[in-house]
Amino acid sequence: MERTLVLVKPDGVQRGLIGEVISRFERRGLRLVAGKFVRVSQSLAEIHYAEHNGKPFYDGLIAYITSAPVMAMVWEGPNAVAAVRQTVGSTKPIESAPGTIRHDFALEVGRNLIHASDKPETGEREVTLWFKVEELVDWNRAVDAWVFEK
Ligand code: IDP
Ligand code: MG
Repeated sequence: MERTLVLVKPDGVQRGLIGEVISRFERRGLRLVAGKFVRVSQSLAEIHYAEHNGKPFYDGLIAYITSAPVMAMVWEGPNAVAAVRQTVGSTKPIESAPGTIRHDFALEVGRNLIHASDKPETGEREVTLWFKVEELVDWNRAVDAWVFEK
């Protein structure tokens, strides 16, 4: 089953939107695998956002993600990466489709509430970066057969 990393970023935590975000993924049918509430270290932030090093917004991005605690989670399901990115919406909230989280709760790209892995390979790498193997919970829900076709 495909897995993806989701972070409710500091603005989402401060604004009391952890429950809203979890609720949307639960309703979508995705299955929670892991979760922890953490203050992001400078080194973790730099590894997580290494692809953006050198870009004009990089320093602000590192300052943003380390400014206050985040809620880190792993969600799984068929095409979990694409499904989560769809529910999250486009990077720029003003380009996000109505009904997506970034559309419904955000205005600015530098305060866009959520991180979600962008490709299945990224999902695997980011889950490994943020969580130890023993923190990932394998489980089944009674409702799984009504959400997952196989
Ligand atoms: P994503 O979060 O939708 O995958 P990325 O392009 O990977 O978007 O960028 C990572 C994060 O960097 C964004 O979510 C946003 O917080 C921040 N970011 C991206 N572009 C800008 C920008 O132009 N100004 C400020 N922050 C930006
Ligand atoms: Mg990205």
